[in-house]
Amino acid sequence: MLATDDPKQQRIIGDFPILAKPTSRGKRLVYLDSAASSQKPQAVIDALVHFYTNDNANIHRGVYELAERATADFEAAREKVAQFVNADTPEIIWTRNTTEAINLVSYSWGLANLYPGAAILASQLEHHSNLVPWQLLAAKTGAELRFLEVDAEGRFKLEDLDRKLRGVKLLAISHISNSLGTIAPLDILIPRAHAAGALVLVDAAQSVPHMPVDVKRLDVDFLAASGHKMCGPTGIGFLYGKRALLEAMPPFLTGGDMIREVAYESTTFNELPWKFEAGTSNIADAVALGTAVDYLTGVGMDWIRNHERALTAYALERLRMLEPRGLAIYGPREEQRAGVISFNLADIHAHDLASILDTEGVCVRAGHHCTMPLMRRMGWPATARASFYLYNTEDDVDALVTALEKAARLFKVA
Ligand code: 7TS
Repeated sequence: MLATDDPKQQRIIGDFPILAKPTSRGKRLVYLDSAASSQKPQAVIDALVHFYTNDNANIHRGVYELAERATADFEAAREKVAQFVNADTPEIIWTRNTTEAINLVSYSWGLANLYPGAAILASQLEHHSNLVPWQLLAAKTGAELRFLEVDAEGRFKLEDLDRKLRGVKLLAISHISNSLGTIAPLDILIPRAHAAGALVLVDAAQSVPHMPVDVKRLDVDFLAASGHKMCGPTGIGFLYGKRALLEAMPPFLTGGDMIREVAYESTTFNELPWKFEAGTSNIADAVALGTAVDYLTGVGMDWIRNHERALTAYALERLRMLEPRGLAIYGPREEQRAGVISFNLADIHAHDLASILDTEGVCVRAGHHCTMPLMRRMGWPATARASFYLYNTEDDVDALVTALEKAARLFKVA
């Protein structure tokens, strides 16, 4: 299933034109940074060009055919995203990315619902996007911000969950850690949070692109994701919210399109989802995200999850062979983790390591991965990180291992 000569795998690789372009040093591009942003299939690139070539106009206002077509494309994309995560269509709000979706909840729901004595619970694994908004909200409202702890492998410690949940109004948790690949035990966390009277926001930036996610099955209250990590364009993402919650929330940004009736003195707001979409939206990118969702659905989210699970197991097995040469591998050891592997090689700085890998065409991220508190908690100045997606193969893992062996030789660490 994993071999590069598998016909389905071959087709997938062929769908991503950038993967056929050698690096400036003539190396095959080995793209292992999809946790930062995924590559785009030709269908998504074509959708952007098609929209601007054939359907471009502003939406929700023109009465002419072209504007009606643009509006229909835009709203059809919303419906595709809704079906993808099993939401009702008006429960999907377009945002620029995960970060903006979380900020929307923080400003709109948070300012209206938090107060001194209330608490927000996050985890020690959070990306800054699911941390800084809650710090600011806590400072503004007088609420307390608490953290669920993780062990040295980045696994959740659940023993004191009920104590941590006391007084909590919102559990804000990432489904998959972008630094360690830990998959949060949402099946445990969400019911327990609800039983304690808290709402749950899931930062799904690293899960929606990589596994089937069903908001109704999870019974999550809010969920945020980014298009650019799921084969879509940059500049478009979405917030899912349960309809009753979104209806009760005040608007976040205000201006055109989000209104029903405006007088000089006052305004009534549009219905969902447009109440939260002030100003001209990122129309073409939303449409192309719809195409990305079609593409992912065509490949199959179960196929993608299984592919990444097998590839991660293969990568861990191969990387462990480098442990005697000074490779430290971080994150949960068990198979129940996502396709993200952080590591360091002896005392080579992660940035130097990533630069050497780059000379071999291997793209990995190095640094704190926007999880500075987690790095401090673990005692690592930085890590290098390889992350996988549907177009990666065992050949890519082998290229990573070969490049790491070269780095070990260059730095004479083994
Ligand atoms: N939450 C998680 C878990 C993430 O991994 C990221 C981005 C974000 C939120 C923010 O997404 P954005 O689209 O709003 O920027 N993570 C990464 C990463 O790991 N490397 O670069 C971006």
